[in-house]
Formats: sequence, C-alpha cells, structure tokens
Amino acid sequence: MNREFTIALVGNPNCGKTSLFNIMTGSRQHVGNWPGVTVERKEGIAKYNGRNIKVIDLPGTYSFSASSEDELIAVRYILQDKPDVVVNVIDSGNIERNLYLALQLLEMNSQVVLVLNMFDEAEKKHIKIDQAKLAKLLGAPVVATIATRNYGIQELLATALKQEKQHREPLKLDYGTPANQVIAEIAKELEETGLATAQDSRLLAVKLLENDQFARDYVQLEKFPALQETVKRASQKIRTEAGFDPEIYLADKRYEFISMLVRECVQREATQSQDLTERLDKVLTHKWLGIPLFFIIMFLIYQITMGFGNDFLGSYVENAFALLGEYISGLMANSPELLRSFVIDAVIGGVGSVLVFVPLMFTMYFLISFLEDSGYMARAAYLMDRLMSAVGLHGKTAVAMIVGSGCNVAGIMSTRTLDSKKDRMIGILISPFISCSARLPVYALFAGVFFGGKKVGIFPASGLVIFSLYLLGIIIAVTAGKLLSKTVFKQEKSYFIMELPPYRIPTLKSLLIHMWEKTESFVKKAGTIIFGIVALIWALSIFPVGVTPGSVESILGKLGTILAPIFSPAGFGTWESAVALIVGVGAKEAIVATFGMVYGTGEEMLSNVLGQYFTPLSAYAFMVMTLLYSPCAATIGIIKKETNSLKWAFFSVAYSLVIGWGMAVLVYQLGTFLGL
Ligand SMILES: Nc1nc2c(ncn2[C@@H]2O[C@H](COP(=O)(O)OP(=O)(O)OP(=O)(O)O)[C@@H](O)[C@H]2O)c(=O)[nH]1
Ligand SMILES: [Mg+2]
Repeated sequence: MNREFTIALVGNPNCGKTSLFNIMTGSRQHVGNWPGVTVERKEGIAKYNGRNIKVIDLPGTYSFSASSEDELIAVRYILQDKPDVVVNVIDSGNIERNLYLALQLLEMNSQVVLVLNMFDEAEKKHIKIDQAKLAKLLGAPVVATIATRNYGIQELLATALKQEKQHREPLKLDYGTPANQVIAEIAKELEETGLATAQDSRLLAVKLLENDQFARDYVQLEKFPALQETVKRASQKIRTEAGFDPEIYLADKRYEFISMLVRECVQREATQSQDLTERLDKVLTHKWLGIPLFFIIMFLIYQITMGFGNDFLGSYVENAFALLGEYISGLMANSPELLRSFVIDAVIGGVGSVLVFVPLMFTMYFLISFLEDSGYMARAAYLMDRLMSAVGLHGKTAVAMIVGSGCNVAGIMSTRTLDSKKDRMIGILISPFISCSARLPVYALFAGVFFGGKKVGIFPASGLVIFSLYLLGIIIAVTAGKLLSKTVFKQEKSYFIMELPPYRIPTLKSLLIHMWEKTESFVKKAGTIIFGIVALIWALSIFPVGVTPGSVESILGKLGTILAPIFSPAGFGTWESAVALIVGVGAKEAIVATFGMVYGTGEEMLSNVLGQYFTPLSAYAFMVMTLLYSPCAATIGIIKKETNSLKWAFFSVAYSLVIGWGMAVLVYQLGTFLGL
C-alpha cells in the first residue's frame, strides 16, 4: 500500500506548530500562548495541488534530550515513525534558541524544511533574517510564515512536497578533531549492530556521547557491552584531548556554530523602547502585586460569568425553556402518562436544566480563552510557582491546575510536561480538586437560588460564593499535594523553568472558535452523556409499576433512601441529593439534570422550586461536596490511563470521597454551630 506523504511539525514549545497545523488541515486543535499546550500527537490532512499530505502536530521540545512525557512523544515519533519530511518550526523572534533543536534535526539523514514562523514578530523586533544564506549554510530549504495571518502556508506545503524527490546531505557539524572521529566510529557501530539506521545514526552517536538518558534507553545501551565500551572510550578521549566532559564540549560547539549562523544571517537594529510585554510584566508579575492581581482577575472572571453570562443572558434562555416546557406540556396533555413523564421530567426537566447554562459556559470560555491566548496564563503559572514551591510542589503543577479549571481531564493531560515522575503523580492526583467548568452549572444553580439578588458590598453574593469554591479547590489541592509530597511521593525539590512568551493580542476569531468549540461540546455532552444518565435514572424512577414516577417508592427513591443518612451530617440527607451525587460521578452536570428531573415539574423551572429543599447553609455544603467528592468518570479514566494503574485511580476516588464528605460535614456543622 502506498503510504501517504507525511510531514511532521517539530519545534520548541509555543513556536506556533499547532497554529500552522490548524491552517494546513482545517482543524481546530487547541492553541494557546504558553509552552506545553499540545501534549499528544495529532494528525490531519492538508491538500496541495489535489494531493493529500498527512500532517502530524507534535508537542514542543527544546532538544532531543527528552525527559518529560510530552517531549518523549515528539522525539520518539521522529525517530520511530520517520515522517517523509520533518518541518522544523522556528520562532523567528527567538532564532538562536530555536536553532539548537534545528541543528540536531539537521544532523539526521532525513528531509528537513526550516520554517521561520512568527515572522511578523521578528519584524516588529527589527530582526532581519537572510533566508537564502541560512538555507545555504544549513543545507535545507527555509520558508517564512505567519500562522496567525495565513501567510506562507502554501509555500511551506509546496516546499515540503518538493523534498520528496530531493536528496539532502545531513549537516556535518564540525565538532573539532577529537569528536568528529569518535562520532563517526560510534555511528558506524550503531549501524552495524542494527541499532540505528543511516538516518539517525549520527544524531544518536552524538547523543550517546553526551550521555543522554533518552538515547541510552532508546538504543538500550546496557544490552550492548561492546558499544558501551566504544562510547566510554570516546568520552574519555574527548575529556583528555579537549579538557571538558563531552556534554559540555559538544553543546559548546553547537552554540559556537549557532553564533556563527546568527552573525552571518541575522541583523538586529538596536531599539531603545521598552515593549508592551516588559511594561505589562512590570505590573502583572510584580513581586507583591502579581499574586493579588491574579486572584482579582479570576474573581472578576467569575463575577462576569455569573452576572453577565448567567443572570443576564441566562435568564432569557431560562424563560425560553420555561415557555417551551409549558407549551409542550400543553401539547401532551392527552398523551400517555409515561411518555409525558419522559418528555417533561427527563428531557425538559433534566437535560433542559443543564442547557440553560449555555450562556454561562460561553461567557466563561470566552474570558478564559482571552487569558490563555494573551499569554497571561503563563504569568499566572509563574506567579503560582512561588506559592507552589513554598509548599514543596512543582511550579508546572500550577499550569495543570489552571488548565484543569476548564476541564480536569485536560489538566491531568497537561501534567505530561512535568519531568519527574513523582511530581507528575502528585499533579495527577490533586487535579480533580480543581473546580472545572462542569461543576459550574451546579454552583450557578445553587448560588443563584440561595444567594442570588444579595450583595456583599458592591459584589453580587452569588459570584462571591462561586469564587470561594474556586479558592477552596485550590487550597485543598495544594494541601493534598503537600501531604502527598511529604508521604507517598517524597523527593528532592525540582526546579521550575518556564519561558514567559510575549503578550499577544488574541484574534477575535480564535477567541470565538475556542468559545464555540467548548460550548458545542457542552451541548453535545448534554445531548449524549447527560441524556443517557437521565434516561437511565428516569427508568429507575418509574419502577416498580404503579408507583408515582420519581417518588420515594420508586427503585430510584429506595436506592437514594439507603444512602441518604450518610449525608445527613452535611445537611443534605435526602434521597434526591444522594441520587444526584451518585449520578454526578458519571458527569458533574448530571447533578443539575437529576434535580431538574426529580424536583422540576417541567413548566416550573428548577430554580423556582429548589428553595423548598435546601437552606443556604446546606446548599453551600452541597456545593462543597460537589467540588471535592470523586472525580467524574472521564477523569477517573484518564487517571487510570496516565498513571497506568487501577490502584491510583481507585485511590483518587476513595480519598476525594473522604475529603469531600469531611469538608461538607465541617461546613454544615460549623455553620449550624455559628447559627447560620
Ligand atoms: N504573532 C504571531 N503569533 C503567532 C504565530 N503563530 C502562532 N502564534 C501565536 O503563538 C501562540 C502559540 O501558538 P501554538 O500554535 O499553540 O504553538 P505550539 O508550537 O503548538 O505550542 P505547544 O503546543 O505548546 O508546543 C499562540 O498564541 C498563537 O496565536 C505567528 O506567526 N505570529
Ligand atoms: Mg501545539
């Protein structure tokens, strides 16, 4: 079978690979202005001149010495799957740093196209790059692109296709006399033993000489004593002849070469003016102001989401649903009782109760996308790092927590960027405490009913309540992380290095796409998973035959009744709450849907009747429970997958159940004691 012509996008984190991928393939993969957005391989098809080109988007990596899971995915793909053309995406504004990876790719015997992306930013910084000269010195074609403006993409595809019939001489970087010879020897031995192909033998030889762990594992060096001996002798030779360890010596030679390239091909005009990024960072990452500003920004986001998204826009949708419910219920007045109950209670009451939160979702996602695309998220992680390291957690855990506030599954995936296995385990296990967007409908419902219309100072109380839950999630996550790092995952402190990208003004288009994607998946989830759960519990609510649907005598009611006493100390020991919490493990939005079904009456929206079943205090305890108890099914699945262990998935459910229940009880009992 003819394999499709495949190109792979490889480059440093945050250089615009996914942006290029999206334009080339018409995909809508997540793009964000911080390093480490993409953590898995994505595929798409680009068309050029009627020909299909398979395009692979990979996580970013700074070099071939991969240490974290996401980098490993990138490096392994290049070595094992051998794409026809490696498209090395370079951030033109930071060409020196990006060339480090480029040199390693060019040392392979494969087709490489160098892409100077973010060409607009280089121009803005008054950096001029002589593309022809760079291409000549590196022996590979160079194309300039601006992914955000769809500039240069056709040329990139054309150039990539052209390489099919070309032969490129691998870059023979001059490492000096002692090294050149030993590298050739190791490469030859690698090829002879079949450990490497002509394509990657030189690169792997260099990496082995550098004592690179990834390369050692990749060729399984410990199984080949003769080769091991050769590498050892070669290292010794460099040490005696050059006077340095091979790692230092070889890296130094690479930097020497890069300096030469930059001298020859890059022109910089000196500029005096401070750019926008520097000015903004003076305030936003200020030593004292930074963290309070971060919390103020998050506070405002929740305020706007509640005030504008939910109370203002949401009320229209709620009214529309109420009218629809009334209308349909009128239409179905003479329909069979069961059908009527299904449509009115399950579909309108259940799924409808979730859908009224669509405006809330898109407001939230619009604002979060703005923070992500502008580059502020990277600052937030940088600021949080100080808090994190104070309690012994790795700073990148903050990135996972921020990403996790959209969806815990995504947050857990993003722990792939953590180098140390232990740091990663902690990140995975604390991520589910972060308040994700699926919990928002639950808060919005309860906070709206019990705290809506009240004000604390100038702020609506409902927004404050939701913000307090967001903070509580962070506090519990950090505390749990500290405990885990002191007990199960004891280790040395690892350090956080994260590049702060320049602030970029997000394009409205990308914000709208992001918002649309997320809202669409929220609606889809309501129509599929939530609908499925609702249909199931509805079925349980009508049996045994003859009971009033949704009553305590139904199977559902009986099940809930058994469990209800567990929740009595937390103030919500009703069978309905017990059932809602059980199905909430399937998906947190299902909690709202369940109440909608068992309390709602179709015409009367849930928010009008909920007040009869909770007090403000028990409502708050219930929200705390929703925040903390058990991760949802999708999150449990990803914990199992990423830790590769059922045991940890189980642990995660068990310990969060205990914490969630304990905190809800604490809130309720303390509140009662205080007379709230
Ligand atoms: N000005 C400008 N911005 C760009 C360009 N290409 C991408 N960006 C922006 O750069 C940021 C990073 O883009 P991504 O496509 O997510 O980068 P990536 O290389 O996939 O990043 P990782 O997945 O984290 O490795 C986003 O904010 C993009 O909007 C460009 O050519 N010019
Ligand atoms: Mg990406």
